[in-house]
Amino acid sequence: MNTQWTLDQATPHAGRVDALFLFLVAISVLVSLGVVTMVTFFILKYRRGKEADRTNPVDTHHKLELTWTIIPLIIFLGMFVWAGRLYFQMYDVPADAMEIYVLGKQWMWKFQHPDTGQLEVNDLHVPVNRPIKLTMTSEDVIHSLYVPAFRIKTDVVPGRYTTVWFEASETGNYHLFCAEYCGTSHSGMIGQVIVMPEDEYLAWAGGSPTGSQPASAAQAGEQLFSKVGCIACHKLDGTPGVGPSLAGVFGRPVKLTNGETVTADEAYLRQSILEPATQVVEGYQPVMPPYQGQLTEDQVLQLIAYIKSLGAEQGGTQ
Ligand code: HEC
Ligand SMILES: [Cu+2]
Repeated sequence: MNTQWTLDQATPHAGRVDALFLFLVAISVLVSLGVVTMVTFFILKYRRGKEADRTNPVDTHHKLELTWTIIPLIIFLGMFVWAGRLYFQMYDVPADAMEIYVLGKQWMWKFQHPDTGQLEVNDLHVPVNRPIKLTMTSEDVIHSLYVPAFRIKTDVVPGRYTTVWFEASETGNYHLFCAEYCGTSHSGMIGQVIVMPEDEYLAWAGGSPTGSQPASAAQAGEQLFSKVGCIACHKLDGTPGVGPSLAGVFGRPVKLTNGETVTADEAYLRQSILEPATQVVEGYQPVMPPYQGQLTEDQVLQLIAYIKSLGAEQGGTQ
């Protein structure tokens, strides 16, 4: 629990980061103490006027040297493995994580809950004890999403999706910061993560007092898909048109004309929409117009949510 001399720990991950951090501090203190002790000892032993043996004969102790090489080596490699495992835990998103889209811009955080369509600014509501995956991008400069109580901090970069995940284990409100200097009002680019019990979260996500459900990101994407004319080239029934059918494409390997095979993840879809010529699907002509500059990052995320939902339809879940 929260001891006063550390930050709030609101995820299991936070405890692990703190354990590693304290271990690093302890090792640093021990090593520094060792060095300072030796320095002091030799200063005293060989200070001017002191009668000490200064002939400096060569004296080798292989065992001693091996010991002070091998023991620290094991400790330092152990720290490397420990930290490496934590890093991978932090970046390997659990498959069942609930997804939330994050848009950073000068100077606010926009959050979109793709399933329910809720949009919020600077506040992020999440259910407790559920893994949450953040898919993040920026509309302008580099930002960095930082939630100290969760011990997560990840850059939010224009032109690219970055992801991070967390699972809050305590309800409550936690500070959210931008941790990358991003201009005049950088320090005002703050917000809060509101961790709620699952049922309260569902009530919050589903409920607007008028009873009108906000459109989900996929629904908004579906409308865009016809409005901006994707539908002219991409059929939805699985048969190819001018372009490949997008049903079920998400998560699948795609063969490109340059011989490469890539997995159709969010980053691939984004790139395919904004700059299709950079990744042309095998068997098709590079005739798709680039949408770079025509669509906002919000809209691209909505289109992606829609394309992902097509995969779900094929799987027969809806
Ligand atoms: C003029 C026809 C045309 C239009 C309009 C068009 N596309 Fe395409 N699209 C293609 C063709 C052809 C390909 C395959 C060649 C390539 O990868 O560039 C393709 C490829 C794609 C891919 C990669 C598919 C895969 O199987 O890997 C995605 C995703 C995509 N389009 C999405 C969209 C979206 C979203 C829109 C609307 C914003 C859109 N397209 C508008 C013709 C079009
Ligand atoms: Cu920022």
